[in-house]
Amino acid sequence: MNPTSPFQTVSLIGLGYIGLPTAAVLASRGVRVIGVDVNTHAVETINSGGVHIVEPDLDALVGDVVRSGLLRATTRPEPSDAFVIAVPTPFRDQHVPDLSYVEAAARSIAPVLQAGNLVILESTSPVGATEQLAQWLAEARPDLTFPQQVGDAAQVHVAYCPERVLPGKVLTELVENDRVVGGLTPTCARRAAELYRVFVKGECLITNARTAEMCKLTENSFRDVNIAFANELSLICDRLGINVWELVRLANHHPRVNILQPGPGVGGHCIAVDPWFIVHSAPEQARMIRTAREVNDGKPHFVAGRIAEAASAHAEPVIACLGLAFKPDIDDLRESPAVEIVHMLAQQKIGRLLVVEPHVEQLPPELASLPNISLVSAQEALAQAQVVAMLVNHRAFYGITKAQLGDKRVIDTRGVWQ
Ligand code: SAJ
Repeated sequence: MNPTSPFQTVSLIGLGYIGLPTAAVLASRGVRVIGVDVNTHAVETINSGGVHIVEPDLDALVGDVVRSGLLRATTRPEPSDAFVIAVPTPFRDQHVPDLSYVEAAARSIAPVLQAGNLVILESTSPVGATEQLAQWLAEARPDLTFPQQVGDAAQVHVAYCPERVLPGKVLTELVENDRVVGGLTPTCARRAAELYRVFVKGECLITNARTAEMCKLTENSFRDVNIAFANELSLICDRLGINVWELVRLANHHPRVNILQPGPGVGGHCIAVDPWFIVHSAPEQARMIRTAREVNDGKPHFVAGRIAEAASAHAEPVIACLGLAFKPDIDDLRESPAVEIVHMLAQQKIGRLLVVEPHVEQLPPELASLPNISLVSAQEALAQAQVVAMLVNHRAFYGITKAQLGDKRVIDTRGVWQ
């Protein structure tokens, strides 16, 4: 055990891309960790020392802490000193934030809460979600006091601390990154920071819960707006006959200009989602943030149009689509613009689609069910296609030379061959 940790037992509610690595890192610091998830497959896999998600080095760490008895998974919450909630917060139709998983987590831990406990929300959330969480807890436990009722004197403290880790680098960034810790009261924030200091080497910056919620949304919106600027430039350059990659490279020689890279659109479950939480809470004010989302969401349609146009020069077009993941060198296909583009082309029956994705062994179900798509090697795709679409700049594709492309029509959404 860790005698210096102010928390001897910590429960992680939600064992996904954030919850499981956090549980494992905390356990590796000698804290007894109980991982809770409604997914029995995840619980059984973890208890057998394995992992149900792909993240470098996570399997070895989970194996170690499960074998040493410091991490155990279960489907039902148990009494603990602290509860950290890391469940999904998607949006419903019209981009309305869906807090139903947070509510379910709150209602599941309420029966085992005790005076002296700390509850932290880590899920990316709209402003006000932590206050709502505290409200749900208070409704379920009228016998305990909460910060919204008695301030710092509360028996249960509640705070918000967003995760900020980059998929693919989670174990490093969990420890190295600074954390923003927002309490419903100053004592809530101070206690939450004590918990993070058990494993975080970066600074723990203290604020209130609403600012911390907005901070997470701001970080991802900042990136979305900047990528939208690059994507909009790519559309303008296409119209004006200018090479956007050269343009961005030249402009970035200015000491105060740092333009990001255009691409086929913005994917993943964070940057394409979180800005909508801001738009939903302040629709009249969030004009640029909304437009950035629209620009980025429009890019896959533009790319699919360009590919269709190139294919129309052939009677029986064969199109090589290089990459499906939402960004380079990962196997994550969720919310991927490349998948969306291939899907649009297949639905429009543009031609035969030869998909190359070295990080997966089969096509995702939404593509596998459509005719005229097959998953093949880069060699096979390049041998047969008249049109080549570079959708994801995986390292595995860097070896493809301009000579191999010959006189094929190339739609390079990532600037690999520019
Ligand atoms: N992209 C571009 N051009 C660029 C950079 C990215 O088109 O110049 C695209 C990528 O191809 C991808 C999408 O943007 O489709 C998002 O990729 P990303 O690497 O920017 O971000 P994520 O979604 O993997 O992780 C982000 C990170 N947030 C920020 O960098 C502000 C991460 O730190 C967060 O923890 C994560 O979201 C999250 O969970 O919220």
